[in-house]
Amino acid sequence: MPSFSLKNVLKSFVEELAYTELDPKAVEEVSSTYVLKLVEEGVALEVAESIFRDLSERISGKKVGRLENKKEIILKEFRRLLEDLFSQAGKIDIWQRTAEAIRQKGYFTIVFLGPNGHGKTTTVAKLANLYKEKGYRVTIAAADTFRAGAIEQAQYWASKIGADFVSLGYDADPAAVAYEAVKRGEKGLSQVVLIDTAGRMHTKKNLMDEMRKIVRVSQPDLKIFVGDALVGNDAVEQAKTFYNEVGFDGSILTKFDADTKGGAALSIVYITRKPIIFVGVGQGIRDLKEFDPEWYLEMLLD
Ligand SMILES: Nc1nc2c(ncn2[C@@H]2O[C@H](COP(=O)(O)OP(=O)(O)OP(=O)(O)O)[C@@H](O)[C@H]2O)c(=O)[nH]1
Ligand SMILES: [Mg+2]
Repeated sequence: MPSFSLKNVLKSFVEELAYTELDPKAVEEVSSTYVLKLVEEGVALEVAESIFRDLSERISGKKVGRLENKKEIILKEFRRLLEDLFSQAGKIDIWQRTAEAIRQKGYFTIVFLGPNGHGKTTTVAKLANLYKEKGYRVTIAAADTFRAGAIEQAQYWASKIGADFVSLGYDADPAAVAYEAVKRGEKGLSQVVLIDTAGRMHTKKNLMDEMRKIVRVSQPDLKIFVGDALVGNDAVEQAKTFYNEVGFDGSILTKFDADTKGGAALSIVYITRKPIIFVGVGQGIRDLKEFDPEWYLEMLLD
């Protein structure tokens, strides 16, 4: 796991701030020179601005004597701000939710949403594998019927893992594929139904309409946004679109293994106020880790 370069930027920000008077004007002046530095580290612009605003409110007017104390106080408030953010976003215990749904109705359904190339299909495979290892009967639904090769890619993983696979071929109605897969849950053939979806259609409106239809038809227990940690600002914009148009309960951040900056996790939680459930840490089937906010904050602030 790389260390994040965002950490160095935050460190020098706190140091610089510690040399100024903690009044709103001075705080704003220092902050404004750091906004773009944060953006360079993968923090979305509006998130950087908003975090500095929040911090300013927390520290402005604080009376502190010595420089060292000041630095400590700023750091403490900064940490609190980020801790509050992650705790407000909550936590999803996916294993407990799965067990509960299976107890109640026999199966658990997840729809995966996200822009093309961000890692949905790979993530479906990784999670399917984890469920298999826990002893569940798993179905993968190939509800990306649009992109060439998408069905074969999902099928490859399903057979490798030994998961059940549902496809109706290309150009089939993706919602019909999702429905077929859910029926396998209803019939008791499957306990965990993972629905892979397309990341691109002819237009964005098509895509969002389609996602809404898949959700309406499959009534998933969980909707998970899959976002690429390397895409930065753009991923945040995409997350917003999916969130406003379709809605989701939490996200999975992929390509975390290649993220040397570190700002993406912060941005996505700040924008969606929903927890990150897992991070993808490689292209292999086992490269999925539960996301630990405490660990992440340590990586940024300690
Ligand atoms: N390094 C790394 N690569 C990843 C990770 N997750 C996915 N990838 C790679 O990212 C590329 C795209 O992944 P896909 O799973 O096909 O993405 P998708 O969202 O399904 O894309 P579309 O089907 O086009 O919408 C593949 O080459 C994956 O191997 C990750 O956590 N780390
Ligand atoms: Mg895919």
